[in-house]
Amino acid sequence: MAELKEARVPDIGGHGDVPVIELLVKPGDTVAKDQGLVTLESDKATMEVPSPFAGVVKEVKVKLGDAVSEGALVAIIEVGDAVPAPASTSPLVGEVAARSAAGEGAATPPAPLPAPIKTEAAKVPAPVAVESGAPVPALAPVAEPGQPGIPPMRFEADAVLPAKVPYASPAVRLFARELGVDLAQVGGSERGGRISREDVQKFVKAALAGGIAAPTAAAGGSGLNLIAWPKVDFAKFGAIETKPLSRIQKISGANLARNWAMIPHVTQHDDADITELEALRVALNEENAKAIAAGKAGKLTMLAFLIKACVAALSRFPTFNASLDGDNLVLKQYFHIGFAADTPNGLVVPVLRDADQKGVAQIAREMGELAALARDGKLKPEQMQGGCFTISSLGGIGGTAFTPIINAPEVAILGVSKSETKPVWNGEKFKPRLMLPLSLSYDHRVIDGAAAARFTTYLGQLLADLRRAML
Ligand code: CAO
Repeated sequence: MAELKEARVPDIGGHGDVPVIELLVKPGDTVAKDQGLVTLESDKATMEVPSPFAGVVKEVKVKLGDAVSEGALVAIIEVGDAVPAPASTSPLVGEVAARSAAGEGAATPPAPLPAPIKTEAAKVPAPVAVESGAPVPALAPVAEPGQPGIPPMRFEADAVLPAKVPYASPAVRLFARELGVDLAQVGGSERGGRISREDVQKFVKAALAGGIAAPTAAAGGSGLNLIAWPKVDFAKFGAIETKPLSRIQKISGANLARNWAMIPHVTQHDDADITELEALRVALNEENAKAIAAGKAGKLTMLAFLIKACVAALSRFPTFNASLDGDNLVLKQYFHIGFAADTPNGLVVPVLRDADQKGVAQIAREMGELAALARDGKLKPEQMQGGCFTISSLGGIGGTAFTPIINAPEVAILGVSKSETKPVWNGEKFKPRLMLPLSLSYDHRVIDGAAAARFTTYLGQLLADLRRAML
């Protein structure tokens, strides 16, 4: 007799309002007892909420970005005799389930192999507990009812299973995959050798600093073979203060390091004449001064005009609105533009969606809202996802040019520095013009130098006369 039961957040070590960062199941999925339902990520750790029962997921009661605490309802699970055994578990979840079945790691003896179940679902072997170096007994073949004649087949588990199944949550596996990290090489610092997100970050840092032996070219690898990062006792030379990096700094640091190391960056510099555009912007803001002061209208910002101009340039040069996927280039037909925002906790990149369908005033207003959320640390994951192209503006601060790092999997990023009035030769005489420095970093695997020069030239023409965007 089937029964509906509630799966709730268990004791999560006193953490409260922990964001849901990953949904591991959906309605209709069959789950094993202790299989992860969702992943939560607190400031310090990533953890899964396990299903307390085996059964079928009827409803998932949380969504990405929800903040939950102990006791919160996560899912409704149908349990009962009629519930089939899990038939198709993704390899990701399967590996984790295998480790969960083995308890909390190496200190726990391997669980006995589950007895084969004679159902259709039983054709898929149940998760096998694997310990590093432990011999794995061969699985008995599953006898089909009415098919006694199948000869026993030897199953070489060692041949198909890795010697060590890395012990990590799906979120950490996903994170490692995004960084191209082989989890088998990462040591786990958590209980039972479980690998945390921080372990992966440390591994990447050490690899980039040459602290981890990268696979050599002779061994078929292509890792960075750098000398070790200098280890210095700074206190020997004077007073110091040690401050831990914020969570955002740790995450963005790992991403920046990967992107800088793995993408062949070239930066194309150019100056755009924004004399007319700035005059228009100032005039429009003056016209609307009362409404802006009363909070009824938003100030038009240079960045909002830049986003509009970039969308027009991306439409004309589609390879800039693309991502590499193996041997394919994915060309996007939408225009979601990220912009780097400086916050007290570090750099974040909110994404303004469908910029092609919005006017400059709406873009300016939405950017203001997103930047405020970013500063308050209240951006939702989906407000930072799906970007096609990023703009990093340091124009309000200063500087003449810089080399922005591409925000993978995007293929280009536009850096903007402080505009300055410069003497510009018009063929007859020097005229004072307001010039905006542009620094376009691009992925040279996707974009050639000539295309980049065309892109910045066109962008400059658009900024000099935005009427061109209508052509
Ligand atoms: N040249 C000269 N002045 C500029 C300018 C430019 N390119 N861009 C903006 N300004 C001026 C504006 O005119 C405004 O001045 P007033 O207050 O006198 O009108 C001031 O700078 C602030 O500009 P703004 O309100 O338009 O803000 P913004 O659009 O420049 O920036 C945001 C918004 C969120 C991008 C910004 O707050 C920010 O975080 N910038 C830093 C981004 C960053 O860190 N990038 C580096 C990433 S890599 O580490």
